[in-house]
Amino acid sequence: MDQTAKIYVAGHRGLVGSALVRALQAKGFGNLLLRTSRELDLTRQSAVEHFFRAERPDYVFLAAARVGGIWANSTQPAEFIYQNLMIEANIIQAAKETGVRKLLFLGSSCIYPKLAPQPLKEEYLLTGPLEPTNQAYALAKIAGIELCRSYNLQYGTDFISVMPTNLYGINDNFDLESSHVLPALIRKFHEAKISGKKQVVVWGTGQPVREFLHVDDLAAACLFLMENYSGSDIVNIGCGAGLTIRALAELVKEIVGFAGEIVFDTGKPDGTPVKLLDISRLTGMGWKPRISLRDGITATYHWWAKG
Ligand code: GFB
Repeated sequence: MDQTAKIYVAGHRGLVGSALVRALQAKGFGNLLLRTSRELDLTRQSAVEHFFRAERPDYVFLAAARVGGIWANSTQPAEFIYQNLMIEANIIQAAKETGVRKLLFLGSSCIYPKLAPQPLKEEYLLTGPLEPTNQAYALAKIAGIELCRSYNLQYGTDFISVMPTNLYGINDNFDLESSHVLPALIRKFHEAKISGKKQVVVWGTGQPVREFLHVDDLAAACLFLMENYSGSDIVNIGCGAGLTIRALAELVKEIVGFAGEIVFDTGKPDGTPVKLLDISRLTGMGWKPRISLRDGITATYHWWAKG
């Protein structure tokens, strides 16, 4: 991508989109095309077509999505599948119609089968049943992968698909009902510390294993792949290590400085037992993560606590 290229970051105010904007600006890409969801409803095809015809971006980072944690996915599956299907189909079709040079589609590690061997290799996609708590979202993202592959095959487009592991960082969603685990734990331990509560409730058994990548590492990997990779094979993006939810809770408790006890609400779902990505395809291209989980959580907590 040359420095003057017009780059559309769909979803630029979210966790991933805002990290992409920071990374692009830091590398001197000043011609960024940004629209809020109020300015452009990506679920409306005619609005998206009109926008692409008027603006004609050279590159697209498709980071706009309806996202959420295990509880939001379990309780609002129709919204997750509908909105994500519409956003990706509208943008990918309009990108093809207007000759976008390259598009990067952001999927998710939840596309893999619930009980696939760990760590998850890209070729495990569609080899088994999905995790029920986020099947709707996963199928929407799998459809996005297939859209990119089919458009590349039939129209010769250069649309790549990347599969990030669980992400965290600034501009994350900290709402306790709809968020992912890490921001929820930061908020729970902080509010318990401030209010003098003796306990913090962690959902599930604490036994599931998850991998967490700081969103600035994700953004760096996306720019790396946009510059260095073309093809229809998906690429995992992660940090190569995981920990149990119990260990994560202990780490966040220590960083926040909460002195009380952790209790587990086993009435809440655990979801996928283990979700770790094999990132050898990406590391084999020369990329590696830089932000440790402890440093990343500490920086995220300080940013959030400053309000
Ligand atoms: O991060 P999370 O909501 O999503 O949950 P997934 C991860 C694990 O943390 C689950 C536990 O076992 C939760 O039960 N957990 C413990 C909590 N306390 C909490 C809490 O206070 N809030 C939340 N949210 N979880 C997501 C998918 O699955 O992974 C998304 O639902 C997306 O669609 C994302 O794919 C990457 O990791 O289970």
